[in-house]
Amino acid sequence: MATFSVNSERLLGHIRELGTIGRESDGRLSRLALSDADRLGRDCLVSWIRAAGLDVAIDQIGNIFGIWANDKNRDQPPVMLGSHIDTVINAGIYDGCYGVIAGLEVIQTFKDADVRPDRPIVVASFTNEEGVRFSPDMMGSCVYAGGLDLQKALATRGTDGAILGSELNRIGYAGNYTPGFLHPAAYLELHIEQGPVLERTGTSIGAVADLQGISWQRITIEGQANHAGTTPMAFRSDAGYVAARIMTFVHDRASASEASGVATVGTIAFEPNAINVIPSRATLTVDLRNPDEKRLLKDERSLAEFLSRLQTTEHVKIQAEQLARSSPVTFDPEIVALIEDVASSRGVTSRRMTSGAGHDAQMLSAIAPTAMIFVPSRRGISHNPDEFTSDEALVEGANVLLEVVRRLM
Ligand code: HGY
Ligand code: MN
Ligand code: MN
Ligand code: MN
Repeated sequence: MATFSVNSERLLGHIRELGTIGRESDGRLSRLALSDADRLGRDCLVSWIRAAGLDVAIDQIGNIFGIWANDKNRDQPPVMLGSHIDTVINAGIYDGCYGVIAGLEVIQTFKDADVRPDRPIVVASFTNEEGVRFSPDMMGSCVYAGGLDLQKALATRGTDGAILGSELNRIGYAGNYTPGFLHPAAYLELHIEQGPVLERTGTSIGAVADLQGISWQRITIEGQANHAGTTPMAFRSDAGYVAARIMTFVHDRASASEASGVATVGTIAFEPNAINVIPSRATLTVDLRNPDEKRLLKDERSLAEFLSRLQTTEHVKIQAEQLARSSPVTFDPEIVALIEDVASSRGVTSRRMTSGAGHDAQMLSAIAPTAMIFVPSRRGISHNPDEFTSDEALVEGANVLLEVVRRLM
C-alpha cells in the first residue's frame, strides 16, 4: 500500500504566511471575524484553494469550502476537514489556521499523487469561530449544521455595533452556495491543544473524545453614579463593586476542589469610568465551561441565584443576557479509535482527551461522525502571541490526519 506524507515545506510555509496577514501597526495579530484583516486572510486562503485546483464555494454565512470531487464520486457525502481562520485579539498563528491549512495540504497531497477517492474531500473554513466580535462563537459552523437560524445570525450586532450581514457584504463574502453535502460522511478537525496536557505527559497526539459545554453571558449592573468622597459606604449603589463580587464569585466557585468546571470574566467596563465617581453601570462577560452538562446547569443556576441576592443587598439592578450556550459533545468513538490506531502505526504516542476549548467540531458532531486530533501547545499557551507548536509536531499531526482520511475516504 502506498504511503503518503504531506509536503511539510508547503504546510509550514502556508501557516507562516497566513500568520503575517492581519497584523496591526503594533505587530499584534487580530483577524476578527468579517474585519478587513479577516477579508485579507480569506482572500489568501481562497487563492491557495484555487491554486490547488479545487472548486471554491462560499455559503450565505460566509463559510468557505474547497471541494475536491470528480464526476464519479460527486454525489457521495464527502469527508470534510475544517476549522477557522478568524482569530482573537493579539492572537497566535496556529489556532484554527493550522486545521484549515492542513486540511488543504492533505487534499493537495492526494491530488498530487493522483489518488482517486470514492468520495469528495472538502476543506472548510468556518465563519466567526472565535465569537470575539459577534456572539455566539462557532457561528458559521452552527448555521451550517442547522443549529442557528441564518437570518438571526446575519442580524447579529457586533461589539462595535456593526451588523454581521452588512459586514459579510462589505468584505465580499456573502455567498449564495447551498452546500449540497449537508451531511458529510465524516468531519475531522486538526487543532493545537491550547492546553498543557500533551506537553506535560510527553504525548504527541491527542485523540479528542469529547468537548466541554460552554455558557457565555453578558451581565449589566445598573447602580447610581455618586460622589466618591461624600457618599457614605452604606448609601452607595456601586455597580463597580458588584461587578468585582461577581468576578470573585465565579472564580472562587470554579476553583473550589469539587468543581470540574472553569470560569472566566474576560471583559469588564465601568461607566462613567472616572476616578472620583462611583460607577453607575458595569458590564462584564462570564465564560462558564464544564464537561458535565448537569454541573454546567448547576453553575449557571448558582450564578443566577447569586445575582438576585446581590440586587437586594447592593441596591442595584442586574440583567444577564445569554450570548452563547453549547452542551458537552461526545465525538465518534470509531474515528477516535482510528486516530489512536493511526498514531500507533506511525510509532507516535497518543492519549484520549477532552477539549477545554470550543471548536467547530462541536457543531459538526450534530450532523456527521466527528472527531478531533490535537498536537501539543508549548506551555499550554493559546489565545496569546506566544502560542507555539513545533514544526515536527505540526507535520506529524498533518500526517496523522492524512492517514485517517485515507482510511475513511
Ligand atoms: O472560546 C473558545 O473556546 C473558542 O476558541 N472559540
Ligand atoms: Mn480554534
Ligand atoms: Mn480560539
Ligand atoms: Mn476554538
